[in-house]
Amino acid sequence: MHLLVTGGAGFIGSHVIRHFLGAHGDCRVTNLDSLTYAGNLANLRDVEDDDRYRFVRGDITDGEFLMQLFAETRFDGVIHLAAESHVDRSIANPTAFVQTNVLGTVNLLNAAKASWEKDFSGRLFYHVSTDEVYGSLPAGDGLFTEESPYDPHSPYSASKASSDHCVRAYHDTYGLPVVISNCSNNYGPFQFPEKLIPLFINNIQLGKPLPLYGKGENVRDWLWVEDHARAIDTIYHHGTIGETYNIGGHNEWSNISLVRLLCRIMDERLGRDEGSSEKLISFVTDRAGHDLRYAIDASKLKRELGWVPSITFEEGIRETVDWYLSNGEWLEEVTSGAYQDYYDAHYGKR
Ligand code: NAD
Ligand code: TDX
Repeated sequence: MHLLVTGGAGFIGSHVIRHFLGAHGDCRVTNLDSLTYAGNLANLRDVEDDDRYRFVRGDITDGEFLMQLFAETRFDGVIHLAAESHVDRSIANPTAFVQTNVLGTVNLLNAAKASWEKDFSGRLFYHVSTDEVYGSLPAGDGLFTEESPYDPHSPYSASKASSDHCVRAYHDTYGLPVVISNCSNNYGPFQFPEKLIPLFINNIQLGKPLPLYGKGENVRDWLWVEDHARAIDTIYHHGTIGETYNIGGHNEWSNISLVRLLCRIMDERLGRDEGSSEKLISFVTDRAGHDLRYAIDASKLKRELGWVPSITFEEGIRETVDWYLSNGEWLEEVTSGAYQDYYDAHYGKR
């Protein structure tokens, strides 16, 4: 089995590659990634010497390059994760999100289609997507199912929704074998510290303010990233072509409760007085178009394919904190240079 994984140098992609190489002895992986600010080969140090792994630097917005890659190599499947992934950046620069997430996905579909039509190679085009395409839920009421209508609000979620529609269109129009999964918020090691959990872990460590948007009442449904990788494996091997699967942890937290928990764990781990990290919480201007609540109904995946999360949030969040605390070099490297410019431009005004 030779897989093409796009975006494998990013947060979730690196876990997906590690998972597939670890779980399947017969698996070879080509990791295609353009190494944007979010791509980091240090996320894959432990697999880079594996003969079954190969890294190709390339950009999915380059359609010709993709056609050539698929002409040179026969892939049995594609797992597509490459994307611009941060909502705040999509508010500042929506065009980059349309280019990579929409045009890049269509380029990849074209290359997979050409290869599939030539020799029927390519068992599956697996598109990794997000629960944000479904929009926002009212506080405490309802869950997103696979039948929920699309209602994206941010340029990020609009671009992901558009890519989902394109993937379905290639199935319905050309018969390309596709599957889509829509997952809730992931957390765990190697997440870039622009996202809530690693950003706040880093700031607590440095004694910097914790910029909580609005009143901190927005709710997210958090999933351990390795459980997402395992769900992708399950769906890749046992999912039905043409179907959509929702993935989530049934693990809803308001941002304020989550940040308080994080502060308590950090006080414990850093040997600081109880309550000292909480003093860093700073309520700032809300994110524009901020979705109130996401919550996934993952019962189809459990019922049809038997997938359930493997660890509790209390375990996962402690493991995540410990990983960041013992990987200071990784954190320092990714928060130097351009990160600081982003940070100042984004949080300076707030
Ligand atoms: P990430 O930002 O950490 O990684 C994205 C990767 O894609 C990076 O390695 C980057 O270099 C690469 N990339 C970006 N543009 C590219 C291009 N034009 N060509 C080639 N490579 C490019 O993102 P992530 O959090 O790991 O998310 C991965 C996927 O999962 C995305 O499609 C995202 O929409 C989806 N997703 C993320 C979450 C989450 O909580 N992070 C939840 C559900 C779904
Ligand atoms: O500084 C912050 N302050 C704050 O209050 C940041 C960065 C975030 N937040 C809030 C906004 C959200 O309600 O925390 C919550 C989580 O924010 P993010 O980590 O930016 O994630 P979110 O916007 O929910 O999107 C994430 O989950 C779905 C990923 O970034 C997406 O790629 C994924 O599709």
